[in-house]
Amino acid sequence: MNDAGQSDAEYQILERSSIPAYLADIPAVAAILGKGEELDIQEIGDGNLNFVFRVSSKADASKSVIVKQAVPYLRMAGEAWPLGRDRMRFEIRAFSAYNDLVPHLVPKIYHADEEMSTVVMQCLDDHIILRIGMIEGIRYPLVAQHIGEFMAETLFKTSAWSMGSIERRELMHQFTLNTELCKLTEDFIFTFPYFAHDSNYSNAATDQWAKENIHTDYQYKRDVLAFKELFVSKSEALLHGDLHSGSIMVNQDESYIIDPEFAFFGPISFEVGKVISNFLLSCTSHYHRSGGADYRQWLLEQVSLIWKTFDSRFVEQWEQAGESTMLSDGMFSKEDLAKFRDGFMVNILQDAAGFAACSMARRTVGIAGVADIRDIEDLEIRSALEIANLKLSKLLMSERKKLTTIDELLTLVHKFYSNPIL
Ligand code: ADP
Ligand code: SR1
Ligand code: MG
Repeated sequence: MNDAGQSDAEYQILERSSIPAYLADIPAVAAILGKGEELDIQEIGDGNLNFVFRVSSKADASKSVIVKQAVPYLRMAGEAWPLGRDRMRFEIRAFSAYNDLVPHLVPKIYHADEEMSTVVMQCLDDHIILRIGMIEGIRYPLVAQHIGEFMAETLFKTSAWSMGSIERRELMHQFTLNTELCKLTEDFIFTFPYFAHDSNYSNAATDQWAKENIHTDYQYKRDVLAFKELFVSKSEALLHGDLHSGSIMVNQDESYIIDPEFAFFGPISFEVGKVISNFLLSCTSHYHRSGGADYRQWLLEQVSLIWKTFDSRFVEQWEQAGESTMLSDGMFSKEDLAKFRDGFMVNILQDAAGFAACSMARRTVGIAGVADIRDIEDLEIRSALEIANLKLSKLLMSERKKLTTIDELLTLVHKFYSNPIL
């Protein structure tokens, strides 16, 4: 047994050569690929943590599944950086919760194997990673509504405004030990990017700017610390925990949320802020990339649509909810509760702006950058965009408490972008 109570004897790192035998005993998979079929197997993982294989029938490539396995180290760093494979246990649990709450927005799970730290799921062959689509300047007409709906449904229904006290604490208990991934977030989003830490990325002009404007800006760093405290202490709802444009697969009609291994009970505004920050990072990148002004405008419209969908669906569910951990009939008039709710949603918006600020800083100077910016080869251009993202991070952080609507947030962002970026 390892520290997480998993049997190491049952575990084996999958290779292309061992996958056919592993899958052969799983009836749900044989039903898709066919029994005894010759298989095509490719490792397609491009994430930071795990290995992902696309497995299809040689005779009919449309018959396919995805096999995702956690290995006992951090993929992006290699075996020298151990990381418990227990993370797959939480990915499996989160997928199971999402399958109950939003089955149309997550891949179908065919098989979940905690001993092997493996999940076998629907292969989204007709979809691409949203980040890649956004780098290419592609518009997705429904993605913002889908993201807003995903967050409203999963966050409201796992919050104390919807669930009873006992069932909610039981659900929370299933996620409290996602310790290592919560610590990765604490370190890599809320700590390392704000001083000269060895793990940080380096680009000379950006480093110099960060040294003068981030490392010594103690008001900004105290604000980051306040958001770290919120992250570690507020167990508000079941979060995906890593909801960014690399965790969403899309086409023109559908969106699927993947990769919920960071799931835990945390502050709702973390989820909202993280997703918004990825549209802002992409927007900055399109001062250099080919999307141009029209695409930048589309990206900022998506921020508005995500928030508005999230806000209206969250509030709608709240208005229709019965008794819950938080509320009993007869405690409030509708009008008085609505006043509380208005303040609650404004707080989420303001805190989302603060979390977006932290996310933008970590994706800029931290080890795990985003391809939108990091794949730009010209270091001077890349640095100008990085500095713009750091400036926007600081602006969101310092102005967040003045924001009461998403339109005000976007006015701030538009004004920021009206200054020269390159
Ligand atoms: P990690 O946890 O290592 O970040 P992800 O779950 O994000 O891994 O998956 C890595 C990549 O594998 C994704 O970016 C995507 O390209 C591919 N992928 C993951 N799940 C699916 C799926 N269900 N269908 C098709 N491709 C997938
Ligand atoms: C070392 S941190 C790696 C990052 O990759 C994941 O996608 C998460 O965002 C995590 O913070
Ligand atoms: Mg992941």
